Amino acid sequence: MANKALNVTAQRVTQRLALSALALLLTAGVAQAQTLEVSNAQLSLLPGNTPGAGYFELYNTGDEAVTLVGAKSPAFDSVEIHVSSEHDGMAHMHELTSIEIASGERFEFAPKGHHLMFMRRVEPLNIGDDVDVVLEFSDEQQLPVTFNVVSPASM
Ligand SMILES: [Cu+2]
Repeated sequence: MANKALNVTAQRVTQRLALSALALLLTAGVAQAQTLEVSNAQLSLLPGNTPGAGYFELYNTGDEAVTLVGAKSPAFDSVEIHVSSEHDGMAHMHELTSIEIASGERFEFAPKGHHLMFMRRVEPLNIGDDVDVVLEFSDEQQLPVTFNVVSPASM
């Protein structure tokens, strides 16, 4: 009997510890998210099933650098980080695996520069729609951002 009571107590303590750990995790997540601000998130969409380009400003208000390592969206098969460049009058772009944004830096994703490349639409999209995107960082932070679908002519 004494043994059983002990077991129950141990179980309660374990549960309480698990809850405290969860509370800590949630608090940490919120504190981190507040150090990043995204503004002017726009997804430029060409007609047909061509990739879309994502433009936005990412402001790191925190004390530490953050590293963007990817993005995902339920509306697309995959999302890549790209940078555009020009050689001999020809426009090129290539994929980056990460971008580091320093403390206090406002990093701009803009036409002819860095952008997110949204590959293979999995659902129809129209100008004016909102698209859910999650930005992923090297510290496991996930930042949800809503992109507004715009016409390339408006950029
Ligand atoms: Cu691209």
